[in-house]
Order: sequence, then structure tokens, then C-alpha cells
Amino acid sequence: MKMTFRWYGEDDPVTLEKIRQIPGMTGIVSAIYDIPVGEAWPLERILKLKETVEASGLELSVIESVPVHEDIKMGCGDRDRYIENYCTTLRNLAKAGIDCVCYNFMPVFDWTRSDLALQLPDGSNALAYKNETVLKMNPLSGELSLPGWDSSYTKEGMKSLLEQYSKITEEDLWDNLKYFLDRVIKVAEEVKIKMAIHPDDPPWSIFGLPRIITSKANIERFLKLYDSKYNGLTLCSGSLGVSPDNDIIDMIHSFCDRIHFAHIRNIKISGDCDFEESAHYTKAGSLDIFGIVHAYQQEGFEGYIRPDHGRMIWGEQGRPGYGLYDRALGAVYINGLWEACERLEEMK
Ligand code: DNO
Repeated sequence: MKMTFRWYGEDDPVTLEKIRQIPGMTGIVSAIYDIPVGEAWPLERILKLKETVEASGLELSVIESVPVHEDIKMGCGDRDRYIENYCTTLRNLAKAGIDCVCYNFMPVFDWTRSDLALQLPDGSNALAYKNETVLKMNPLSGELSLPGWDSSYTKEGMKSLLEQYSKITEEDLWDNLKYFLDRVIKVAEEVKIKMAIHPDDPPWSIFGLPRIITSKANIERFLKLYDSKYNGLTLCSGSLGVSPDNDIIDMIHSFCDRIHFAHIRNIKISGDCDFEESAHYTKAGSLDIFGIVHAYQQEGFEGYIRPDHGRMIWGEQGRPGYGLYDRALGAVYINGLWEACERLEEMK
């Protein structure tokens, strides 16, 4: 496995210089953030990002994400042009030596929480999701904005988007995903980029919008839509793991040859459809992080891993979920578990 860390570009307060000092860190996960969703990424911009990352002694490992335009997810409007642009972006990324791209197929909203800084008893704070609060939230009010969300919508734009989605069923979304994969994975195979879909976070419908990358059965269905190693997964333990029906360790063993990117983090299930994000340490939450790392190690996983969201600790302020300290602790913990699994095997 290759240990990586997400970096949000030049204005990320967590600098490349700091990331580089995390023991065992080899790569950066990043993206170009100022190109409107749907437009092709020019090669020069990609090369510039790569140069910046490499100048710090790290490698540019994964692109997270090349976002998918809503017209593609809804199967309408200019989807063919946006798919063509997506393919151009993949070709340009390949020219720059990128071999793994993360994306998601969640309508309108990426990962969603009701609280960006829930105070925890130890004085740290973390992202949290309370179903009751989310049910009362009005997506048009703009009361919550998360780092993963496209913030370019006006209120009117958002309203009309939600209206259009009200006619789209889960089956429509599956059809539109297949239409996208049929065109994009062909190109990914050609240029040898492993596409890695991110599961829906949380793995259930929110604001009445359909969500489909939510469970083992649905992931099996997804993988069959286009049966190729290049049509793969970002297995995010924290996204899928908030649903007690999702057994992450079983998914690792079942899908390992199609997992290209592992997001590892812990969550604490605090009620029915309620959860708090916790430290990566197994005993801090509901997921068996040791078991997860062990499963990847047993499978001989050679893809990319990144610690996922962290809490805000030691007074750090910054982008919710994406501070330095707790994520760095996560990376070191995962590296430690990995080393222990390997060494124990050697000692057998
Ligand atoms: C959250 C992230 C997601 C992820 C996208 C991938 O922290 O894991 O925002 O980047 O869903 O497209």
C-alpha cells in the first residue's frame, strides 16, 4: 500500500511541508478546484499541480475528485459534452502520470453532516450527523455548507436542480451511471487510469434525493455494470460503516481486486442513523480499524490509502474534517498497524 494525505491546494493551511513530515507519508491526494464542474482540465494545470507537489518531496498519487456534472447524473441536457470533457481530463491526467481517479455519483450533495464541530468530552470537536436535525434542514436555506459541496449554485439554481431531481428515481440513477461508465471506462482502460467511485456518505437518501452506492449488494451491482479492473472503488470505511449492515472487512475481502483507494477512518454510531466522527483508534469508535487494516494487508493491497477525516484537536482551526493533527495521528496509526501485521507474518 501507499500512504497518502489529502491536500486542498495552495490555500490549504495544512501545507505540503507539514504533510511531508508525517512519518511514512509518500503521496498527495488533490485536485484542481477552480475549474467549473464539467469543463476539461488543461494539461498545463495538471502539470503545474504535479510540479508543486513534487517540489515538496512527495508524489501526486490520486486525484480526488474529478467531479461529475449533474446533467450526467440526471441523464439530461449536455451530458454527452460533459462526458467528452471528462474523457479529455482523464487523457490529460494520464499524460501527467496519474493512475487513479476518485469520483462520486451522489446527486447534488457530497458528504453531509448536521454538525461541523460537535464538542466532544475530551475537548476536541468533530463532524457529526443527527438524523433528526438533517430531516429538519432545508437544503435551500444555505444554512450548511461543506467542503465537499459545489458552492457555485444560486438559490434559484439549487431550487430548479432539486425540482429536476424530484422526477429521478434510483433506477434512473443506475441507468445514468451505466451510460457514464460505458463511455468513460473505455477511455480509462485505454489510458490506464483506475477509476474509483466513492460511496455515498451517509449511505442513505437525504433530502429525498436518490443514493445508490450504499451497500454490498449495490456495490456488487455497480461492479457488474462494467466489468473491468478500471471500474473500481474508493472503499471509504467511515461512509459505509455508519450503517451497521455494512461489514467493511467482508467488503475488503470480497472486492479487493477492484479497490484502488482506501479511505480509512472510524465513526461512532450514536443512534439510529446518528453518528459522530471519532479518532482512527479502534477503541475510539464503532469500527474495527485494526481488522480493516489487517484485511487489506492480508489481501496484499497495493493501492493507495489515506487517513480520512480527523477531529480538531490541540486547538487547531481549519477546514472541517481536514486539519493536520488528527489526520496525521490517523496515518501513523494505520502505518503502525500495517507494520505490525507484516512483521507478525514474517515472524510466523
Ligand atoms: C469527504 C470525501 C468526499 C470525496 C468525494 C469523492 O471527505 O471523502 O468528499 O472526496 O465524495 O468524489
